[in-house]
Amino acid sequence: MPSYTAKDITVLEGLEPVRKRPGMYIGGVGSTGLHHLAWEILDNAVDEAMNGFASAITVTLHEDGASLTVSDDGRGIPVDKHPKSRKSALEVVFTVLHAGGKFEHGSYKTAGGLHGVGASVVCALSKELSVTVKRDGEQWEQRFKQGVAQGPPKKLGPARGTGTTVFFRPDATIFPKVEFDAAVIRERLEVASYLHKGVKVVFEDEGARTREVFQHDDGIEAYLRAILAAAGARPSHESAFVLARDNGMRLDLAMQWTEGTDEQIRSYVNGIPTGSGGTHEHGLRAGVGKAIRNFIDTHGLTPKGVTIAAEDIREGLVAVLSLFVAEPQFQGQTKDRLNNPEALSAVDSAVRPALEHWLNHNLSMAEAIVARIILAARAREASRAAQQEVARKNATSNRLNLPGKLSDCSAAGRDDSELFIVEGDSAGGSAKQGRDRARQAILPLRGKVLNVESASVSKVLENKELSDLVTALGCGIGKHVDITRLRYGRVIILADADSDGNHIATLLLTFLYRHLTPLMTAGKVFLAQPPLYRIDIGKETHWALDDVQKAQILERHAKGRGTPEITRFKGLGEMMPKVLWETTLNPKTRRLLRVEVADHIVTDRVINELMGKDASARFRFIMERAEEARELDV
Ligand code: 28F
Repeated sequence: MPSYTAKDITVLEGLEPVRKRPGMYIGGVGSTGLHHLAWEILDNAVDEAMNGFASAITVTLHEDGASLTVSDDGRGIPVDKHPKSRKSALEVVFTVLHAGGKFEHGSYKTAGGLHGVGASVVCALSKELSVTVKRDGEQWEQRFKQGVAQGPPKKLGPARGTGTTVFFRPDATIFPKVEFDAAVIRERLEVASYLHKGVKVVFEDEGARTREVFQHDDGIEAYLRAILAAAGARPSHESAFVLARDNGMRLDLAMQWTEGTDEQIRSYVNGIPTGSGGTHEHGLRAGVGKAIRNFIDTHGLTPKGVTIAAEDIREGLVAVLSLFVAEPQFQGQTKDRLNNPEALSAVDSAVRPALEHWLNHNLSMAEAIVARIILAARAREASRAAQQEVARKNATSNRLNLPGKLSDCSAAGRDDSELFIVEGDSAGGSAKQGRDRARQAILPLRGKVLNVESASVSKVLENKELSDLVTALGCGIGKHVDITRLRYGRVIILADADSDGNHIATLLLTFLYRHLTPLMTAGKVFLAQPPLYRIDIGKETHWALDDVQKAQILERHAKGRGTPEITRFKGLGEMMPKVLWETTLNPKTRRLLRVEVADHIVTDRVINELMGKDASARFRFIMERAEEARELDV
């Protein structure tokens, strides 16, 4: 154990810079920076415990919540004079930056604190700080204000025992809010008691009038048990794998595979939580992975037809990893990721052989662990297959490649969702505004849709409007149509009530019938019935789909009630969104025509004659049926 005397201190520089730029030394002056002051003093006490000289540490949060006392029963900071600076070692520790034995190489036995900047930073940033040392049968005290000693150490008289006690009140001119958080302090003390087995850590909260003692003779094993209990995790094997190594760095590891909780590594470096992981955790994962794979290979436990992935090995693994290194490099925004490259190989080469040895000498537990890992692999492969199936089904419909002009609805993919294919951008605009965004999607199509009667699938898909429609529908096209992938419960054609609108609707129906036949036969295709006329009679408003209905409404309601006001809509785009909603979109008030395919042969011929290239056939068809069509309108 290196034994220090005052001469070991390297005197570096004054404390002025610390007060000028505190953020450089403690990261910031918010609550985190404030608590770093506490961690620094605490870690000096923990250092004494780690070096085996202290066995109890007490932290008292005073009534005002703005000052703390930390004490240990270690050797007590020396008070003998420092040969060069004529000051006591005690004063140097609290007034010289980077003082203290921490910077001596080879001694990793340091809690590191805020990366070992020493107690002098705390002193500089405290309105008042007083240190009491018990040593050589006597008690000494020295007081400081903002880093300046208020006199030499004063002998207070005889004292039993040894140790160091530090009281400090952070400077409110530096910290906007001087308020310690009892829960944060408590948590840190509890962790310290787990990481340093056997050390008695006491937390006195004067404000809450509580006193808690943390002491764990089996250290991080107890910590692991506490984590498992809190997570409600069931161990997959009876006892944890525990490792303690002390060669050039100190490594403590306790880990257990479990059911019912995700992989969780709680890691610490020099007592500082490394929530963002780092090279030590990479070393742990590497060591565990290799040891498990070697064991599986050696014992011929490789499962048939399933490959084990790293994630399968880690699934359910809960570990506490505590590492002490001489010169930790922390990275990241909150300085909670370890960067030391040597930590990876150091942890890996410590864990791998030890775990392999443990597995081979605890075969029943090893087999339970391997069984659990194989189960994880099978479950992963099964769920991956299922995911692929779902992904394939929705491949064309994943949101990434939906057409830009589709205004989708949140219920897409559910039966109660609807896609309105709307003719024209202005109508599309009104529909977008008037619709129920949860369940109604709008796809505006510009101008005349391609007449696909004689077009091949590839030609159809060259047409932007139609390929956008295919993408929006999401169920493929032609012989690949898979109606289970249809992204909407209903497909509704919304075209103007005039002849142009009818033409568009016919072209769309031709396309749907020719290239998405299952949609038609499944009764998924509808025609919206927007009104052609608004008829105001007195206070009443009526809507007419066409001239016939207009005549009927006037016949029935206008008699002797003044002159009705009739508005004819030039197009959907001219309709106020609210009117469009009430008359055409709202499922409660609208009228939809479901497109049924009564007979494929007839339909096929009709479409061909109507939409095909043969104009004479079309002419003949229309003339023959004009009479019939008129009857339909009745
Ligand atoms: C409440 C906070 O700071 N405890 C400490 C010691 C003990 C020694 C020490 C500290 C050697 C000369 C630089 C004692 N005897 N608790 C604490 N306990 N620092 S801090 O030495 C510091 C160096 O000054 C100590 C023999 N060697 C070391």
